Amino acid sequence: MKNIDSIAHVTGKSLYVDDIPVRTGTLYGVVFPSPVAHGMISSLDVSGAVDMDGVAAVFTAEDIPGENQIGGIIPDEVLFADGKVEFNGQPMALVVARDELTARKAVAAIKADIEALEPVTDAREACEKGMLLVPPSTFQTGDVESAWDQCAHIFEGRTESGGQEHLYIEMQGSYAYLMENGHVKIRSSTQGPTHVQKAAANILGVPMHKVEVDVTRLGGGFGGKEDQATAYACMAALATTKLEKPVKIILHRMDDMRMTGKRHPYSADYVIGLSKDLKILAYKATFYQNGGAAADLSPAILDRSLFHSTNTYFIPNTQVTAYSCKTHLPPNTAFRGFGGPQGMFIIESAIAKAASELQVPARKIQRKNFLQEGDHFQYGQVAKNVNIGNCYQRADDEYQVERIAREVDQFNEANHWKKKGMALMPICFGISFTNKSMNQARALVHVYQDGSVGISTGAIEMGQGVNTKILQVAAQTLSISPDKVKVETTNTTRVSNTSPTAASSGADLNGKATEMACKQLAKRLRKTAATLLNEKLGNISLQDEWVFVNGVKSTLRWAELVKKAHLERVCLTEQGHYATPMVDFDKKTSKGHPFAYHVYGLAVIVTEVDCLRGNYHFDKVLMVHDFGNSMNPDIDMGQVEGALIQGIGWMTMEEVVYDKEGKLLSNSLSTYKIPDIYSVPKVVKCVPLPTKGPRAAILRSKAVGEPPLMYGIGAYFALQDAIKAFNPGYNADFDAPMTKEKLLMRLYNNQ
Ligand code: MTE
Ligand code: LUZ
Ligand code: MOS
Repeated sequence: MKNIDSIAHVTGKSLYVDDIPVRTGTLYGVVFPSPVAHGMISSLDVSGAVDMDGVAAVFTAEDIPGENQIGGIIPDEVLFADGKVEFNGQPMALVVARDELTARKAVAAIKADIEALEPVTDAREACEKGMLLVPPSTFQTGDVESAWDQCAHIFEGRTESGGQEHLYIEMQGSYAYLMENGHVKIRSSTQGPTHVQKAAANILGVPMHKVEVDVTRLGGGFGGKEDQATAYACMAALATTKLEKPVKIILHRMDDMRMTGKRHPYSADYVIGLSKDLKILAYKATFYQNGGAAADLSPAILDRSLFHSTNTYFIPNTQVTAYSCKTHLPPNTAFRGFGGPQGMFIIESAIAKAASELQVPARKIQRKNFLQEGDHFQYGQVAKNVNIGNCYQRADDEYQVERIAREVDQFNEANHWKKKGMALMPICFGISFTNKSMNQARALVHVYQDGSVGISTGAIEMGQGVNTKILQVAAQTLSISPDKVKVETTNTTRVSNTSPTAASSGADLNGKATEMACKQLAKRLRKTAATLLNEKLGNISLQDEWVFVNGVKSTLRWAELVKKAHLERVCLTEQGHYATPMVDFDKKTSKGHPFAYHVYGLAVIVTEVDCLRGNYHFDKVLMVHDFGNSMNPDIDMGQVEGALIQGIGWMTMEEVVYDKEGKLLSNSLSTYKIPDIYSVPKVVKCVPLPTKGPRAAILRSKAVGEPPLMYGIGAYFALQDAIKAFNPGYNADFDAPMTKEKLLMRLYNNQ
């Protein structure tokens, strides 16, 4: 089953927000962003813009009829700055004009008088000053303090991991217009249509039913549109309501990079204690999350860092505390992995540090401490169907891990100016929203009179193939051809109160709801067939668009059955509601059963470094991944490859840089480098771990969107391994990304 979007994508026919044919009279909005990161607004003079020919209006905080508030988890984020500004790029006003160029010219005519205050951009500094977005959070198990005594080795250190720009190809954008009676319809590039609906209703001061949000697809989201599409949708909704004209806002790349939040940078301190035989007995860590100027999704991301702070290891005594620090940067937000990668980088750094000090390969410590069946996670959940040991075994069978290590050593003995390095990166990622109530979804399924089917769910297609998977679920459950099924746009009037498509659970949640609705429809149609054929219901089945009686094809086709059912006034519409069973988590005790299941996997990464120039490339990434019983191996493999490269980019070359004043320096593609085809590892292989897959996964096909990103973390440690081979005095430090410049310095440090 090919991705159903592939032909439209490659022929350029897929529609994104900016491709929607505009209505007559459409106006264009451009944001006036704060020129400074922190300050009090003395005055905001928009008259120069208002007076300009072609300008329809300029909107500021004063023009909001409802509440100037769009915060998702905590109401701490204004749509337009009011009284103060808290990050460079914070929207202060929206200019709406007959065309975009005019609006941009008018933005330049706005005068803001801001009394600048000292910005804080560093998480630790913010923490010291007591600038926290939410109270700190701690996960613990066992008793670390008394465990130190039992440790033969104790190491401590500090780590840094950087931000990451989502760089979705389609920028943030929305197009809003009025229907009748003041109802607003918003076409938005959002992962969370319900959040957009709710926030827009709040801004406009109207009930949610007055706002309809419709999403066709996204040109990538990666978490960057889970929360942050909302502001631009609200602005368009506000302007269209006030002006009674359609209003479109599409950010330019540089504005998008400057104004929106990114992956959270983390700074951390850790202490790790091991026994003589390399068992990790204790792990204590403090995380400082750089949250930016508003909470956005930071508290939930902070939690996921804690959930994944021991990665795929069993550690009997832990105590991990995390601070979400308020800084004068754009609010940082969800990004594939949602804090998990940051937490995992820290434990992997601690292990690498121990390995380096003890002069053993890190993989020895990693393997010694792999989770075993029945171990409990730090948060209380008992680990079931633990696959990490099997992943290693499978990797060893397929790729011969120790042989690769020997080849690396041999290469390094034979070469002076070129060195290879290797790392093992195991992963374990929990599937479910950690906020219980979000683990629900609905589907609305229509069977039309001709036997074709239309499906609406809350899932957002952003390139990950969720629509294809939903279509497969329906086709399989109804036993009809995939081309009889259409997946409709995601619309809040058809499917309401949706969770954002996130946490890798879009296909699980919406697929399950679709499956439930289709099962009901199939049952109802079987009943009709039983009546028509004068047979018992139990003898009737639907197979490949035919009614079967006792396993024998009857004369009744699917299309005929549907037509007759309609004439008999049988309801051909059904809705499914799915709520993930079993998930629960008590925030007060930090214990519970938050995840429906876990995804495991393992990667072996080999790099080669040019020690004269500091250049490097990756020779190979060899993975074993636990897909469960993949319902679409092509799509799933695409997710693995894309996530891997995105993870390697985060760890190696993507460097988000702000100056001390909180101004983004890496604000375009000339200064912010992401992996391209030339930086892809020469060999990328992934073999699936043969498993049955859990029942909580749709058709036992495990969620795949985020977990493989974390294979990319191995890239950092492979590079470190190569540095050590050239510079044995190198004192392993953990300051990602390992850009080529940083790597070159490390090759010649401490010699
Ligand atoms: N793949 C593509 N092509 N584009 C994307 O934006 N987002 C990722 C992942 N894969 C993304 C992607 C993220 S962050 C998540 S949470 C999941 O897809 C969401 O989709 P799913 O829940 O259907 O897996
Ligand atoms: N979003 C969210 C997520 O709101 N809660 C989560 O647990 C989550 N996990 C991963 C990605 N997005
Ligand atoms: Mo993905 S970070 O859950 O949108």
